[in-house]
Amino acid sequence: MATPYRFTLGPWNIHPGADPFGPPVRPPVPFDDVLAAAVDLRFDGIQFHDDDAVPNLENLAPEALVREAREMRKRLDDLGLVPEFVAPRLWEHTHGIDGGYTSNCPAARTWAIERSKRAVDVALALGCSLIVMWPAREGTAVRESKNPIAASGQMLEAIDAILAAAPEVRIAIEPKPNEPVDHAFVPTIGHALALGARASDPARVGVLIETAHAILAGLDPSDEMGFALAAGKLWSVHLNDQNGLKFDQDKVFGAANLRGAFDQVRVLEAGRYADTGAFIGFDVKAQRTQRAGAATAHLATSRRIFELLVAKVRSFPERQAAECIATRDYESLERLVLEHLLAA
Ligand code: 3MF
Ligand code: MG
Repeated sequence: MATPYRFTLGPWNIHPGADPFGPPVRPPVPFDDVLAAAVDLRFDGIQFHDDDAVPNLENLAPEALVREAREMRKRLDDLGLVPEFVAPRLWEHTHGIDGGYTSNCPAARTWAIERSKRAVDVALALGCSLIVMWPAREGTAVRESKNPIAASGQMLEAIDAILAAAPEVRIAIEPKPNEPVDHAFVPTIGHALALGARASDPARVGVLIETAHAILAGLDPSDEMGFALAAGKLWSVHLNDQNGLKFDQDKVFGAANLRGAFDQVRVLEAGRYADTGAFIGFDVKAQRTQRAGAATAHLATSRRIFELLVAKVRSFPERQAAECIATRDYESLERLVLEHLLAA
């Protein structure tokens, strides 16, 4: 089924299956194979961590960094793929052990901003202007270890430094309430939008909403999306699913809560998300039990479910629903939704 949506994946979505309790179970996936998988799956583009695009970017001279990023751009062009965004990967580096922008170590904070500016250089040379900020370790495991008032200011400083790096740069903040930290400083879309509103150029700060992250915050992902869409700030999505409050599962879209997935697609349709030019990203993880040959099935399934749900949304009996709403007959509305979801 043809939909107006464009799809992206990140290389971390095709991974060898390590989890916190066990080693990889599949061979490492060379970047060329990630690109080939994207083409095979008929995806439109790739999401990058800065060092996915330019490994070792911290030790390269500026010209070398730009050269490598341009080479990656050519590889994408040759395959008909586009880059969606670049995200500075602060959380894997030793300097980022206690967070980057909000680290208690001033040298680490300076490093985090410098690294983020390098991510901007990578993005521009790749041909995209969207920086995704997932503030992974910007938070605490021990509440008293950081000052939350100072942390807000430090987050803002980082946002402003990234915006100042180039006039065309836009930032999409991807909030998550926990994991790897206990309490994150930017846990929800409301926090992200409030920070963005205080930035030097609020028009260039928006959000990326991940289904699982909203659920982990105890919120309804479709309402989070609606809130951001109403503000014109939904600049990317990471659709996936999550079975309640536990570790971030990155399940196939719709796998835990099909109705919740329907509601997300419905709000994306109602908010004309596709017309904004933003992409549908799936932040889904292959099951550890999966054999190497089929370790992209989770991406294919997520897209298939998304497209089936677009059809479900478009065939939803809106007139009948409006009648239920007009008479405040929400019991009948409930039944209408459930029967529609079950109908062949
Ligand atoms: C973690 C995430 C991240 C971000 C990615 C983009 C590794 O829960 O969702 O995935 O989406 O880093 O910045
Ligand atoms: Mg994500």
